[in-house]
Amino acid sequence: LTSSSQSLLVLSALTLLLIACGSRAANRREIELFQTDDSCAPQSVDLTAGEKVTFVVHNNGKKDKELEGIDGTKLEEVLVPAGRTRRVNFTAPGTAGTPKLKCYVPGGASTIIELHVTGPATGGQDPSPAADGGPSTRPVSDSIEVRLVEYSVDTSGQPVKAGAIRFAASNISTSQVHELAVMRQKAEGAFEILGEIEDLEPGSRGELILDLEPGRYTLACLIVPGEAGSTIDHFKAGMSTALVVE
Ligand SMILES: [Cu+2]
Repeated sequence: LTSSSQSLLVLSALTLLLIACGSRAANRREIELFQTDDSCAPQSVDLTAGEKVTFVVHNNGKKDKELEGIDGTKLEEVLVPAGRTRRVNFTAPGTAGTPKLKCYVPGGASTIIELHVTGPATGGQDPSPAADGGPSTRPVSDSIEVRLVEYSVDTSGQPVKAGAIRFAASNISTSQVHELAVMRQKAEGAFEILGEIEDLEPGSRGELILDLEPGRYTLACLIVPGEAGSTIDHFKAGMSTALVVE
């Protein structure tokens, strides 16, 4: 092949690729979300029942932000580093309702985004909690019991052994939903979430196994106003504690 016919081949291949990508994207409506360090916008999005969309999330702030579904909304948590854009697919529930997303800096500012889903109105949204739990077959290096209550995260305070660490969280509250987030503080001070047990109902337990290296970690509840019926920010109210892994 001559070099000109080679570049022609490359060009046609590129064109095919672009067409393929274009037609796949065309199936989904794209909804842009804009994050700053203090807020997220828009705070309300209209969807139809069962609609498949892609959230294109721009973080225009200086801090890493998270976007996740709360109160049973099925959107996997996505981390959007400062200055970056991330895309995440979402399928609206099959019935009318107002599922919620939480857009936040771990331990910092948060915004609740309401998704107004219109469509066949047959009962509410499935509120089944997404808490982890059940037995794991991985060999565990150490375990730690964590008690969650208004408004503290309580442990024995003892260091735990590095490796696969089992976190057993009990929500001993009689009235409030709590969660357990295991976080590491990065050099610039921002928290990075390594794992979470979410939506623990009063009196319930959940389990999570995480591989952790030696270091200092923070255990926290990151429930914010507008989430799980709460009117306050649990982290700011004192729901965090240090954990040493050695
Ligand atoms: Cu809490």
